[in-house]
Amino acid sequence: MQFIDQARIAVQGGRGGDGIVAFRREKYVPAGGPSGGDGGHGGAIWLQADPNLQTLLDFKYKRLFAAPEGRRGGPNRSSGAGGDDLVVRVPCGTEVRDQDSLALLGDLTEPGDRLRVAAGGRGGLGNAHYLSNRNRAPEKFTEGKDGESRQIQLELKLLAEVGIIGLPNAGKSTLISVLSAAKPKIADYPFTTLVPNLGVVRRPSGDGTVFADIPGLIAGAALGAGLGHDFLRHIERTRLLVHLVDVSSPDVVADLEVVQAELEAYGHGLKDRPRLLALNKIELVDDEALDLARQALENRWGAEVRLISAATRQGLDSLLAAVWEQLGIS
Ligand SMILES: Nc1nc2c(ncn2[C@@H]2O[C@H](COP(=O)(O)OP(=O)(O)OP(=O)(O)O)[C@@H](O)[C@H]2O)c(=O)[nH]1
Ligand SMILES: [Mg+2]
Repeated sequence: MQFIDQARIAVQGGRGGDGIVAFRREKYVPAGGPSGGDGGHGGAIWLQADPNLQTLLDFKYKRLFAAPEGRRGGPNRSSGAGGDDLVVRVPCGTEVRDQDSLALLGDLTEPGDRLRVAAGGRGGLGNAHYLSNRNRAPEKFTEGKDGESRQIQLELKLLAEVGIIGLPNAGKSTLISVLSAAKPKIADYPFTTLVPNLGVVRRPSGDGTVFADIPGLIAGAALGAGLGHDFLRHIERTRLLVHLVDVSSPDVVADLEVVQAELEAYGHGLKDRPRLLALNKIELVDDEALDLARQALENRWGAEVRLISAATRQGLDSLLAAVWEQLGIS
C-alpha cells in the first residue's frame, strides 16, 4: 500500500567570500596598482536521487544543511577558493516543494537525478576591479553575497513492503509500535485500528522498510464484513505478510483458518504471498500450553510457527531476521 513519507528541511547555500583591497608591492614599481582578488563562490546545495535509500527517515534527525562558504580573495588578483557544493541524497521518487509557496521545485525520480535547491552566494569583487583612469588606487571592494536560504518539503510516496495481518486484537498494532516509531492506538477491543498504520522499521543496513498494520480481519471480510475488505486491497502490493495469532485464543487453528479463508476469498494472489506465521502474547501462557498451540498450528500450517510477545519483545529479533531474509535484505 502507498503512503506518504514527509520531511521538512532547511537548506542554506554558502556565503560568497569577500573581495579584498590590496596593492602590488614590487621592486622597481613605485606605485603598484590595485591587486585585491575576488572572493570565491559559496557552495550550492543539491539533492540527488539515490536508489539505495527507501525512506526519508534520515531527515528526522538531520534537518539543516549548509554548504561551505567561499574564501576571501587574495593579493595579486588571486581569487578565493569556492566553497564545495553539498550533495544531499534522497530516495528515488522524492518530490521537492518550497515550503512557503508549496510550488513544486522538482521531482527526483531516476537514480542520479539532481536538483539545485539553494545557490551559493557570489563572491565579492576585489579592488583590482575598480581601477580606472580617475582612480588609480581604489580602496573599493564588495562583500560576498549570502547564499540562498529556504525551507523545503520532501515528499515520498512509499510502498509498504510488509503487511501485518490477523484477527482483531491479535496485537498487530502493538507489534508495529514496538518495531517502529509509529504510535497507533492500541486497546483491548476488536477494531481498534480503523485505518492502516504505517511504520518504518530499520533494517540492519540502517535504512528503513515500511510495515503496514491493517485493521483486523474477520470472517466475511473479503465480502465486506468488518473493515477488512478495504484494507486487503492495501496489502495487495506488499511483498511479505506477517500473520499474528493470539496464543491465548481458545482455538488458534480456527483463528488461522478464518484469516486464511479471507485471503483465499479475496484472491489477487494474497494467499500465496510469502507469509510468516507467529503466535503472539506468548508470555501469557505456560510452556505446556504454548507447545500445544504451536504444535497444533504447525500441523495445520505446515511450516515453522514463530513465537513472539510484542509486549515483552521476546522473539522479535528472530522474527525480524526472518523478515529480512524473506525480503532478501541483509
Ligand atoms: N499480554 C500481551 N498483550 C498483548 C501483546 N500484544 C498486544 N497485546 C494486547 O492485546 C490488545 C490488542 O492489541 P492491539 O495491538 O490493539 O491489537 P490489534 O491486532 O491491532 O487489534 P485491532 O486493531 O482491533 O485489529 C491490547 O490490549 C494489547 O495491549 C502481548 O504480546 N502480550
Ligand atoms: Mg490495531
